[in-house]
Amino acid sequence: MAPDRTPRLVTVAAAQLGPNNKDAPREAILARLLKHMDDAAAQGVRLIAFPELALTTFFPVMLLRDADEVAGYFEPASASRPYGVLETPHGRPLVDKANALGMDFYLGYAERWVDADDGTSTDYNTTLYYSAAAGRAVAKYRKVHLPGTVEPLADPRAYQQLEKRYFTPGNLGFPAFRAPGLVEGALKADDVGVGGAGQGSTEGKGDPILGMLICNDRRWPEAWRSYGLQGVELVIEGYNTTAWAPQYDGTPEQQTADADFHHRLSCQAGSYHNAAWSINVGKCGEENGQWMIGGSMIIDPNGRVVAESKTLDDELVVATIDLSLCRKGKERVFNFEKHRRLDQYGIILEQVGAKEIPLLSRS
Ligand code: ING
Repeated sequence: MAPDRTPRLVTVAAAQLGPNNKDAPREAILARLLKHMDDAAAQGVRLIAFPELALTTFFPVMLLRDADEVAGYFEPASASRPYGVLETPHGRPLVDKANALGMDFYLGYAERWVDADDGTSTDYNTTLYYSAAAGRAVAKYRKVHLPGTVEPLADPRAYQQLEKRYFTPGNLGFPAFRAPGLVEGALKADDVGVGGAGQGSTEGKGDPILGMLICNDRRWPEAWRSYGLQGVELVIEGYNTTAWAPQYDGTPEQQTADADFHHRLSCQAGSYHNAAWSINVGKCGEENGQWMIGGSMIIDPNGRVVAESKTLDDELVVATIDLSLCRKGKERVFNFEKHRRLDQYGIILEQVGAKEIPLLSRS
C-alpha cells in the first residue's frame, strides 16, 4: 500500500532582525517584532520565529561588571510564573498580537529563574514557544551548548564571547512538543482506539512535532538527533553569529565566508540527518560595532534551502512547508529503528572530550 503522503501544510516565517544596538530602547525593538508579525499575517503566516535573545542587544559580547546592568537584560521566571517574560511590557504585546492574528511564535530571551524556596537565581539563554491555539506558551528550551569563555580574552582588540560567564547550561534536555491548531485534521490521542492503533498508523498524522535549538546548538549533531529520536518534523533555531573577529586568522571577508558556510552546513545537515524542516533565524548586521552573519533560512527535510534572507537587516523569510515531506526520510534512509546501532555508539555517551589514540612505535 502506498504510504500516506497527504499534504500537511503550514505557512511559516523566519523573522530576521538587523542590529539591536546597546542603546536601542526596548520599545523600538518590540515595535520591529510586532511589525514582523503584522507583515507575516498579511502573507498567511501561522508560525513566526524570532532570533536568539531577540528582545535586547547580544550582550555576551560585552564584559559587564555592574550586576544591575546585567540584570536589565534578563526576564523574570519562577515556578509560579515560568513564562514571566510574557507578562512584561515587552512580552505582553507579543501575546496580544499572536492571539489577534492566530499566530504562534518562537522567542529567544535571557531568563532569570528565581527559586521560590531559597531565592537564588539561575540565568539561562532561553526560548519559548507560544501557541495561539492553546492561548499559552507550551514549551521552553534552555541553550545547552554555550560557546566562548567565562573570563574575557586578554587581548584588548579581541571580540569577546562571554555566554559561559552570563548563562548556566540548559537543564531541560531537548524536549520535543506538539503545536496544536496548525494543520487540519490532526490525529489526537482521543482518536486512537483504547488498544492504541499500531504506532505506524499514527506516525506523521498528529499535530506537528517541533523542537527548539539556540545558535551554537546547531553545530552539535547530538542536539538535532535528540529531537530526531522524538519524531521531530520542524526544528526552530535562532542565532547571533559573529561574522569575523580581529583575533582570528583570515581577512574579515574570508572569516565571514567561513562563518556563512559553517552556518549553512550545520543547519542543512541537521535537517537532512533527521528528516525534518528547520527555520533558522538570525539577528545580524553591525551591532555595537561588531558584524554578525545573516543567512536566515527555511530548510526542507532533504536539506535543501527553500527560502533565505538577502539582507543583513529586518527581513521576513516566508515559506509554506509540507510536513508530510518528512516521511520519506523517516521511513527510509533515516529510519532510526532499522539502521541505528546503539551497541556500537558507546563512546558518544562515555567520553566528553577527544582523546587521541596511542602513538605508533618506531619498530
Ligand atoms: N554564537 C556563535 C555560534 O555558534 C560561535 C558562536 C561562532 C561558535 C562560530 C563557533 C564558531 O553561532 C552563539 N551565540 O552561539
